[in-house]
Amino acid sequence: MTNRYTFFEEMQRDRGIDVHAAKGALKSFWVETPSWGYGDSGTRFKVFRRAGVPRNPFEKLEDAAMVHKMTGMCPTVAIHIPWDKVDDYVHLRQYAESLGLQLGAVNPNLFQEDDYLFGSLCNSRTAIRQKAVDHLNDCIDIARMTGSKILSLWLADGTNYPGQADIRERKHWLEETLAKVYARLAPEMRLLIEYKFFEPAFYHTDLADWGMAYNLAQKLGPQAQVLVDLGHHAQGTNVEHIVAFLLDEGRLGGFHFNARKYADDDLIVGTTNPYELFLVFYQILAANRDVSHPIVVETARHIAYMIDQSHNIEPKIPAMIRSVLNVQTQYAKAQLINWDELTEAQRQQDVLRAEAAVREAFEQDVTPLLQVVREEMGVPVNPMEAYIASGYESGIVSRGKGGMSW
Ligand code: PSV
Ligand code: MN
Repeated sequence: MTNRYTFFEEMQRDRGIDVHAAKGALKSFWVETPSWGYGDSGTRFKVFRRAGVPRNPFEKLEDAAMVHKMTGMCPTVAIHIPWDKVDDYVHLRQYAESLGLQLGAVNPNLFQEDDYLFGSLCNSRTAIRQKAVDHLNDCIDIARMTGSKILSLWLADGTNYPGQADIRERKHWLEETLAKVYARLAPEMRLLIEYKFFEPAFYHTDLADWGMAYNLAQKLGPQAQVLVDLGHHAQGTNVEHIVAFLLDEGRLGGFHFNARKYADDDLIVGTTNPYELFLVFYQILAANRDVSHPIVVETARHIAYMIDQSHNIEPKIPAMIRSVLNVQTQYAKAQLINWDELTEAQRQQDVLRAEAAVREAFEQDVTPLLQVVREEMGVPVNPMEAYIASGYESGIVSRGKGGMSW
């Protein structure tokens, strides 16, 4: 391994890349895993039950702790309320801490109650809008108890048919209700607003794209930012352009990483979209270097990197390990962009040279780099192999079938 690394280091030196800086960046890079990614899930056709799935939020944390132990890069876990409802959130937080974890973003649920048949924050009934506001406020209180700094909102509201509702009126309700919620945020908290162009509604979605989420965030105030879920765009959308735009406006709050082929497929990130993921990091690292715009640098430094996936046919814990490793790999590759070469090619308007400066970083094999970084971090050099060898998977089978869904 040492020889491979020495060769890698020399190769990168020849390309004009300082590998030490890349190592430093990799050691402080972390990704949040979602509690719901450890539960049973499925499609609208069938939820398959797997033996060993967590039976309660505490066991979800145990599985998340195993992912962190294997990778060294997943110290926080996002929770979803009420999926992770417990009597005592301080106890949940302490349990997380005892496992070496912290609780991350609190995700409210405005889509699984009968009352929300025609929407939540955009429902034409005042009482239902108020119910949704109360739930969001409860989530802010939960965040205080869990030490979470992010309230992460995804709105399932929308309509199925033209004329079903007044789209502009719903927009006003959304602005009104969220202003109330925003006012309750603690100063250190952020409200991240997710968008999605369809599903579960099929004609119009009240927060359909980044522009609508951005507009809303701007109206609410500086603690509101946009969350980009990689699965929530129409085919062919240039996600990295959205990332660059939001960074420039100081409104990029975080990511939900996953992969998609046709819709919001929630597949393992980096399986179908590795170059897109790399290009997202290219934009983020470019923003990080833009010292002439402190707000952009500040925004890039505070991005919340989160996984949002449902593992239907694959075992959950190794799937989560695979996911974060895929993210880490693309992040590592983006560290190998030769910025001087790129800037010079852009200055000369040399299209092919500029394109090559970016692509060539993607084409590097970062395995030796990641292995050395892991060794220096004191985590397994091959996290997936280490997990399989750990026996954890056979140990949890005693939990039996019928664990939590999501
Ligand atoms: C919706 O598709 C979403 O991306 C939101 O983030 C939800 O909270 C999450 O998936 C889990 O259903
Ligand atoms: Mn999401």
